[in-house]
Amino acid sequence: MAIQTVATSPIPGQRPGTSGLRKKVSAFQQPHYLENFVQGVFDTLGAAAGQTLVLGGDGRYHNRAAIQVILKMAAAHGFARVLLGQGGILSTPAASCVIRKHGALGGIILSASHNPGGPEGDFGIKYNGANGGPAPEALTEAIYQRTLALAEYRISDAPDIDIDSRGTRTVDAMPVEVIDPVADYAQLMEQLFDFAAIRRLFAGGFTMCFDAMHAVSGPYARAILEGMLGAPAGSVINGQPLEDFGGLHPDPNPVNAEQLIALMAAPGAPGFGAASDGDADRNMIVGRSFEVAPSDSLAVLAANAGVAPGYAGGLAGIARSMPTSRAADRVADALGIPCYETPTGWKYFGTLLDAGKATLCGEESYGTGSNHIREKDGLWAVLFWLNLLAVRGGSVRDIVSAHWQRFGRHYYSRHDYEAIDPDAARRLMQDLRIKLANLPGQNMNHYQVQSADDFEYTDPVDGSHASQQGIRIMMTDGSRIVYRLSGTGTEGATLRVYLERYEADPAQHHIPTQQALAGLIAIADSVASIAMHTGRSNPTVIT
Ligand code: VG1
Ligand code: CO
Repeated sequence: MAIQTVATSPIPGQRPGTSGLRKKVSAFQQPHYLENFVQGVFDTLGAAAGQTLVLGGDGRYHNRAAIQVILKMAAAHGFARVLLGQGGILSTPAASCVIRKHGALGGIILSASHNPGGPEGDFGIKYNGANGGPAPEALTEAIYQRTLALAEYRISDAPDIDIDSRGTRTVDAMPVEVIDPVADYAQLMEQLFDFAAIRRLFAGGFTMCFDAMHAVSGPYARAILEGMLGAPAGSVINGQPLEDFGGLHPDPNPVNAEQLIALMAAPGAPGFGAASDGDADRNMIVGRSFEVAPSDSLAVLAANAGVAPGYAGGLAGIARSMPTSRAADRVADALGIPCYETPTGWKYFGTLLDAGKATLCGEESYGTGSNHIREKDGLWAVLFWLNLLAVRGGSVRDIVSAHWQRFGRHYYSRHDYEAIDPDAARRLMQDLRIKLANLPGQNMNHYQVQSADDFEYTDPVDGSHASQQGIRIMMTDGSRIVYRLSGTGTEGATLRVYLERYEADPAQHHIPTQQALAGLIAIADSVASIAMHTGRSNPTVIT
């Protein structure tokens, strides 16, 4: 067996987006495509002697083939060992946990997360550093620049290895430890939450449904919910990870998780419902005929964090992505702790978590997490809610309604226009930027514009700067419209329009969301001329 040096040339377009490099599976199947990117990562990281690399993915189509390639490249690069999830499986949060626990240099996670899978679907790859978190912008940019200068990559010609049984084997001389993908993660969850209280809840007849959508959360949910916590067998549905997610779209929102939503609205519905995405870092929380907005979920968990042993000592701060509603800010105010506002994408929370400035973080895109790892964490949020239900009693709806009663309600919705023409999308944003200076003071429907800008962020820890992170139009009553283009899609462009309106009066807390936001929705369309630019009169997805 020997290390081969293979001649290659740069492949354009390997710049990672909001969360890694995501492309159609067919793109990754092109000769040298995966190899080039991985060589770009390894070259950027430098020496690997004595270092551990963590490897795993969400089990989607092409995962197994990619893993064999990366193992051979890791061997050629001189890593001391690779920790590989059995069957090539590691959820994104579990990978983050394993990197931290075992002192790895970092990890490669194979996932296109909430994007559809299968031979016609998407594939993805991202690098996480020693803190377990997504590579910061400066590093992903360096990797990208390196991919533009490649002339060769190095790979071992060793045969494929068995990745399905646990134990240690070698690729060339490099040991590969095939580990239980669930164990380390489950142990961490047990330290954070009151498992005894949750066990008593289930023993008392409480029921739940967790929809794994045939993605990677299944084995974790079964082991922890049904195994360790005693939830009735069958509480986890669609629990077997499949390469094409069984045709489901594992992006947990009420549109895609229709089986769960129907179940939660049917007579005899379980007391609690939840779903997760392709790589198990997202969560959707559902009560009986009641969907919890992700921004509200973050605020509720922050306000009640003391119920969980892992957070009983209080929170240092909260961080949320800019488009996420400001429900969490009100909780931070009440707790007397700071609330940080970052650009979209979990990588921006890393410095705040590392510096101990934030304890809980969240995004409106069904993402919640904490300083226990450096990724958002779907099952963690589910366990947090179960811990809360076990301690407080009542229903999901009761908990959220009481929260609104105390803090007021931030009506919130996101409208996505998917697969639109990229040039039209750029023009729309360009035209909006030109309009910004003239918007303040203008009256629209019953709103008046207070200010309008393009969100910029300077990281309070390392001083790094990010510009053009979303156009914001703020109204005098605190309402807000935000526009940005997605950085995770693989087909055309996706315009996201985020709408938020605050309502203090409890008598006004139970209006259907789209109705409560109708005035803002109309303004959002007319200010940006969405219909004119995109040719669409309606969004493709509303969450
Ligand atoms: C989307 C979400 C963002 C999230 C990202 C990755 O990004 O808006 O909040 O962090 O997906 O989530 P974008 O650029 O498409 O809006 V995941 O679960 O796909 O890793
Ligand atoms: Co995800």
